[in-house]
Amino acid sequence: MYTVNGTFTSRWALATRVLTTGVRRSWRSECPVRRGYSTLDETPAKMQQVPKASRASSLPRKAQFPGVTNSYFTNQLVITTQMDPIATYQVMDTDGVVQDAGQEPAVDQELAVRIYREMITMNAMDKVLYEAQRQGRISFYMTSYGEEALIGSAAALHPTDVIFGQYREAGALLHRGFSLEAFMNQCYGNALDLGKGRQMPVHYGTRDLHFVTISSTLATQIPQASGAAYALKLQGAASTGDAEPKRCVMCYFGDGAASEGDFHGALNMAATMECPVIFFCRNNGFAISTPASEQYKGDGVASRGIGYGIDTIRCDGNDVWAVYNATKKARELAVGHNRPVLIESLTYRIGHHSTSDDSSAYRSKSEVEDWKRRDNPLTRLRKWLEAKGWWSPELETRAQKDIRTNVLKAFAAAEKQLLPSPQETFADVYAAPEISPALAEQKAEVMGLVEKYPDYYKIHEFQKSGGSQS
Ligand SMILES: Cc1ncc(C[n+]2csc(CCOP(=O)(O)OP(=O)(O)O)c2C)c(N)n1
Ligand SMILES: [Mg+2]
Repeated sequence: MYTVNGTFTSRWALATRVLTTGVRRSWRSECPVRRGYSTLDETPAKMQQVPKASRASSLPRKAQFPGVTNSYFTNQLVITTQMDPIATYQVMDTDGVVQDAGQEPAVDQELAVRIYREMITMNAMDKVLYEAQRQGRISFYMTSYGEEALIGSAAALHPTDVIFGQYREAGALLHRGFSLEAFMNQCYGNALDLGKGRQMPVHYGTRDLHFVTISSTLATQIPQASGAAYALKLQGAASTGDAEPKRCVMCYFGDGAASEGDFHGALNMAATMECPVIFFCRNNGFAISTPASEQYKGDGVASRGIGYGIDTIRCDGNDVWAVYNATKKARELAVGHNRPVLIESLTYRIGHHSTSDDSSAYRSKSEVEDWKRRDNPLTRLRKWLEAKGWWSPELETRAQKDIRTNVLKAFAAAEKQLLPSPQETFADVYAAPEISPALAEQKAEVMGLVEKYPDYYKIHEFQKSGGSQS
């Protein structure tokens, strides 16, 4: 905090590895003059040491307005320009060495190896599908290179927690059990695709795995997630006992999506309605070609959580165990106390934004190469596993080979499938089995054209009939 003539008067922020939380607001409100206290934890004790008489005379008067209830009057004209940056929680360094043994998560070999294999699978799938788009075999694709540690967040959730994604969270879906075949079928939009070929590639969704279908329109999932979490809270309140596990909502989005108005409405709703939702912002430094430095002036996205009175954690998004621990803690707060939590996971987008982008137009290739070499989420986890004796160069070679074979097999199978019948375009619009007269008219027109020009529409590539609604 600075006075108008620039004199430093006081600064306050949280120490490292401490959840940045509204819980501490209660004593903050008792302590308007914070000079000399390095962390919030030690302050209440110091406050008690102040003699009663001097406290009474030195304490400013509370400003009693309904809009803000924790403020005190001051006779100094103060402009608050800056707080210390929120610290970034890390468990492993870039060599996979745990810095504080107390922070190492209690994950067993099976889970740790599973997460690592899923990271390799993500890379293998990205490579094959990216190339497939380049060869014109699918229309579009987005890779997750550099952001593989996000899988740690999915591993910290309960399998029935509801996930709202943006598009670069295929790792979370893979961890939930979405098969390679299901990924490939969606990207091909073939007759086996759960979405019946009506979405762009990478717009996955599956009711069985509680993963809400991706929407291209940026940030729409964030208020939807607050609403879904509110619904879960109401259902939880009405539930009859322990038979149903308590659930929360996980909402993934990027730093660019956090610039949309929807982000702000969603956070405010979740805070005021006390919704059990985790807002997980993948801050990968770019919104397509716009670097974070041109996107906002504040302390990243995390500082906005505090502004909304939301518990906030910033973590190293390339450290799978920091991501895992942060999400586990957030889930405890969400499920146990109906508290929304914002996690800002700092990472770097190694790939182009999508197959429609060439990032060499706005960042140097050496910058990307540097990140790949210096801070790779897979290398960090691999080194950690090797140090435990849970992984070896031999296992690495075999896993790389087997996983690539499985990815190629699923890819070949998806490519062989027919496309869904054009009739499917008109199905599932309404819950009722019949479609509306207007839609029936459009369907008749389209099917008439398809039958009239079968070569133009390559009708041999489509299933003959279909349509769960007629
Ligand atoms: C409402 C809206 N505006 C713009 C776009 C175009 N668009 C698609 S992705 C994107 C950038 C998003 O960046 P970020 O949220 O950081 O996610 P990232 O791609 O980095 O994972 C933009 C601007 C869109 N899809 N929807
Ligand atoms: Mg981004």
